[in-house]
Amino acid sequence: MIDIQYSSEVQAAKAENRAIVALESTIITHGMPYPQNVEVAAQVEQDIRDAGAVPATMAVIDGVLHVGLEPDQLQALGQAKGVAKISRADMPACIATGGTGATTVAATMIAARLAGISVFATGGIGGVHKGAETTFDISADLLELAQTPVTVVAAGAKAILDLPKTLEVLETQGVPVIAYGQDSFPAFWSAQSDLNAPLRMDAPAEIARAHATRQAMGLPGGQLIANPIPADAQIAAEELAPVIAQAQSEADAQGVAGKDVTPFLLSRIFELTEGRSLTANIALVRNNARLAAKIAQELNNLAQ
Ligand code: PSU
Ligand code: MN
Repeated sequence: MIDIQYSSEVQAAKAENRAIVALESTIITHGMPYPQNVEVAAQVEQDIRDAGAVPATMAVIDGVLHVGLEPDQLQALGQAKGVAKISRADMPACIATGGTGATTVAATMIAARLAGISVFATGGIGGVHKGAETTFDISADLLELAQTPVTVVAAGAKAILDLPKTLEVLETQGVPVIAYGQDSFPAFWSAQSDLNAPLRMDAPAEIARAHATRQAMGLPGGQLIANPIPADAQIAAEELAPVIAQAQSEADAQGVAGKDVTPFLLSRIFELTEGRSLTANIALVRNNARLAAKIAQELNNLAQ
């Protein structure tokens, strides 16, 4: 096993068998601008505490995997320039070379599994990018969901992605995609899309039982819980479509590729909506954190 540095709060929670919710750090370093990124990260941690669980934000700092960050570490990570974005492929190399990196959904799931944490809240997962039929740009997040036993709560996937293809890959990979409290697959800034989610559940206890059943059957992999953005925080899909198209065509024109694509699109959409995309993003991450805290507690109840 590799060394893991637990925050004091997570260490205590583990000793007391309390429910813990994992959080990613790429959303902090590459998903939102400073200083809102640090404020949101702290707020989301507090939302999890208020909902009765303990937050564990993941990051690699100077070659050490951190499970839970102390407030000063969170602040430093949010301000640092040039932090690596680490996914499954980069994580061992970052640790081995003493690097510092923020964890994507895939890397956060890996960290959570190593730490014995089963539930993780984020904003949106990576998926199949538009144009993937020529670029082959498919996020490692999807394949991680197929092999690492963590329930990931997200607001669906952004319209910067090809949502039908994203759902197809998840189906091929045997990943349960469960919409929470509605039939349609939520589309990040919009609660509804015109796609139906393959599965629907209405209670955190059901989601916890589905997670435990998958484990009991010896199936690898986790589940994706698609939790719609609160209605009052939505941005209409029609309003965002031209913004996304513009960001995408700029990315193409500038030859942005690989792991730079998602951060580029997110920051251009933030600029083009004059920050409105961020306000919605904050509301949905907080909503996901609260649901994840409930699921983690239900899962804990099953294990007692
Ligand atoms: N989607 C979002 N916000 C994000 C990300 C995705 O709406 O911050 C981040 C997550 O960390 C996710 C990563 O795991 O981008 C996916 O990157 P890629 O598409 O390069 O796999
Ligand atoms: Mn990619």
